[in-house]
Amino acid sequence: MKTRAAVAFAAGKPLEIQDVELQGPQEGEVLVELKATGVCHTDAFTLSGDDPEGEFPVILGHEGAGIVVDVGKGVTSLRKGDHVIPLYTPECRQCDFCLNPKTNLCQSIRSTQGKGLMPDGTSRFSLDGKPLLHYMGCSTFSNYTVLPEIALAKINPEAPFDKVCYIGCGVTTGLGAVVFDAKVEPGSTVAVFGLGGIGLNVIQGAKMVGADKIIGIDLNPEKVAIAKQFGMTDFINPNEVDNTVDAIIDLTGGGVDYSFECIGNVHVMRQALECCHKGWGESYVIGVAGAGQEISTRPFQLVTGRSWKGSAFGGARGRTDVPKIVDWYMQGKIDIDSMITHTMPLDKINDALHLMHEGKSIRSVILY
Ligand code: NAD
Ligand code: DAO
Ligand code: ZN
Repeated sequence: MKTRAAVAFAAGKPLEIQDVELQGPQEGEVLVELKATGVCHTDAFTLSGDDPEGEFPVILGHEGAGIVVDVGKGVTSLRKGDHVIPLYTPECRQCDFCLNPKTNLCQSIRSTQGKGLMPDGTSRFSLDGKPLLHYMGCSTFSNYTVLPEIALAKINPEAPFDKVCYIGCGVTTGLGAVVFDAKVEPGSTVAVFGLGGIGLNVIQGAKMVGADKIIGIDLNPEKVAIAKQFGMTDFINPNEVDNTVDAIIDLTGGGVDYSFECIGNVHVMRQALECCHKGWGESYVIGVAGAGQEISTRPFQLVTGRSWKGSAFGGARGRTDVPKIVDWYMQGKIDIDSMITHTMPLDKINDALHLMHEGKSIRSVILY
């Protein structure tokens, strides 16, 4: 079949809208009609050429929601008409990783997914007879896409696609880092570095679990109003203090219980660790740094009881946890609507990337 898609032909070039060829679902695969997709910082990062795994030509996008239109042989957990969210972190429930409660990083299709291919080592997308790569196993910048059954979460059919698509990455990453990975306790103090699409969801997660003090740190003062709306209690602009770490230690009487780096800046990652409380503070790296970059600190920071950790997809097991987060949204426990600042059709997708680079949007959503 043909599907309309935004194709990334090369790093640093605008996306091009094309009618591309899409082969139907093979064994264990599912054809999905996307109804909406968010445009995430990570799509822009890969398009920029900084992503060490980025390859071209590719159909980007990994934050979608849609409807199952066909299933391949052997698919048992989904059928035509089901509403789904694609998962860039799948959940096979059988591999060593899925069977270990300490991680959500299912590895069952990792090697092919990392190369932009389906589990059988081929692509379903092509243009003029030449294959186009899948992206993070999702490729939601296409009206239709094919995914393995284990990379789809079945969700409440009442949930609005144009909002819950954001649960496919940003919401789950931020909220999950607090709830599933850090397991922040009520009364905790929390520092959130970077108040973008991820950081705001860390803030709303911290508020949801009852954190007392939630300190936001960002260079852009325009983020203050929305961050306060989601639960930020204190704000620090690094340009307005002598030393960000000292400012946080002063505000908290010794440092935070938990910090989250939501930027991808290795220097800020160090600050996020060092603003943690001696003896017990935990810092979580969420931001993805550019290819080849490294983090550093004085080892004594760790000897004296701070921990440096990381969080991918919020520690969520997609098929199990994503439907729950959709339900939290439907029950009014979390807000997504206020973070979706722009919507547009697929042919305006480059505008979404510009808005992100200018710091003007929290999330732009493409409506199919
Ligand atoms: P974003 O661009 O929307 O937000 C980043 C924010 O950081 C902006 O508000 C910006 O003003 C601020 N900022 C930039 N440099 C700063 C500095 N030096 N000090 C303080 N603030 C600064 O990005 P996002 O969509 O929120 O994504 C954040 C990061 O999370 C990215 O690196 C993205 O790739 C990564 N990410 C990780 C995962 C995961 O599973 N670990 C999932 C999705 C995204
Ligand atoms: O299992 O090695 C692996 C890959 C896990 C991928 C985790 C992705 C998290 C960071 C990427 C940004 C997501 C949009
Ligand atoms: Zn698995």
